[in-house]
Amino acid sequence: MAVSGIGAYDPDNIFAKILRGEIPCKKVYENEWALAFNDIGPKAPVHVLIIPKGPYVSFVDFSARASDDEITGFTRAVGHVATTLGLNEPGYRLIGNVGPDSGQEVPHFHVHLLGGHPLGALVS
Ligand code: IU
Repeated sequence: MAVSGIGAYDPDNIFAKILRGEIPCKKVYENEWALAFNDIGPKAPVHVLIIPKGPYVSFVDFSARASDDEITGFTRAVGHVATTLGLNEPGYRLIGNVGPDSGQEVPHFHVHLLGGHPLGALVS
């Protein structure tokens, strides 16, 4: 059972459809456990979403239910994308929205990787 403040996993959410190939995406990277693609509404010169292939609503769900292999594979995918896009030296930001207070819109766990220019301080 999904662990989240935003309900059970919906297999018809947009990212599930992308994973099934029913909706196209601009793929940046893929491994056994994760898919990375360009955000449709970029908030920075680089704005990539990295999602696990398993059915997890949000980070809390993923961290509680995913296997060690999934967590490792997902984490490595995030690092690989940042490295291959050349972001390690200038730096980048990772964001994971969880639940209503964060404004999470898509109920499939994803990490936003933002970079390509100075991002400024986080604001509330
Ligand atoms: P959020 O953390 O759930 O708020 O982020 C969802 C992101 O998914 C947001 O930045 C959208 O621009 C992005 N997105 C997308 O890349 N492709 C889509 O078809 C849809 C949303 I719907």
